[in-house]
Amino acid sequence: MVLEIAVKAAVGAPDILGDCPFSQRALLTLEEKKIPYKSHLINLSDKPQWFLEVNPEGKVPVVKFDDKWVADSDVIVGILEEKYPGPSLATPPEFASVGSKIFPSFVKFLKSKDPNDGSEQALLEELKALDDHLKAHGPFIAGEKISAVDLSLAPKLYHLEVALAHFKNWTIPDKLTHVLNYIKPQAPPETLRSDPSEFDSFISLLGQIIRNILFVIGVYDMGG
Ligand SMILES: N[C@@H](CCC(=O)N[C@@H](CS)C(=O)NCC(=O)O)C(=O)O
Repeated sequence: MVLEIAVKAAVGAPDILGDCPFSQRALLTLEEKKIPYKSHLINLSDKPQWFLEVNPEGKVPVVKFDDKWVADSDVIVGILEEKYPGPSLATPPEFASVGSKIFPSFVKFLKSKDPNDGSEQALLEELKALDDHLKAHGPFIAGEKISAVDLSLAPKLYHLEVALAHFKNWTIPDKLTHVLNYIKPQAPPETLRSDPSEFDSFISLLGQIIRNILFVIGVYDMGG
């Protein structure tokens, strides 16, 4: 059976996967579990009527399970783990919150207009904590095997890397080698296929995500 999933389309490009880390997390989970799916790209500035009917809150991602559309990536990932237990992506509880403060710290720093408000330092501390964790336990957060927490965190780290370079000319410090290695794409972008539903690996979908974020930033550049 092919699952249906609604995810964000890129801003200004309705045929390209957009920069929503929650949608990307759900797609990465489907990919890692090799669950066949059909994706609907939703233009969030012009939501289709059918989407609002099945999900009045209007947020992506949503996945159709047994004729019922279910929202929220936490809930979706939980149901996927239950219904498709193999391969297991369950994260051991002691690792489940690793990196969880990075995204809010990134958003604060990105929005900050005061270089002395401590937001850069707070983000650096969170990234350093992740680096220490990966050094002790890596290459993935829970060790040798990829798990749900990686699929949640990795798209957020890509957003951070691309958006801070673009908007603040800021890069992750070279000394955080374990973080840099963790987000390094393993395949050159030109080898990637364009339809996310055809992807068969975590890394290639992440590569697609970077391209999409760059695309979105390109749209911002044009004044969009
Ligand atoms: N907690 C939700 C958050 C989902 C979310 O905020 N999605 C954003 C896009 S990344 C959205 O659909 N926003 C609605 C809108 O922009 O109209 C989840 O984990 O799925």
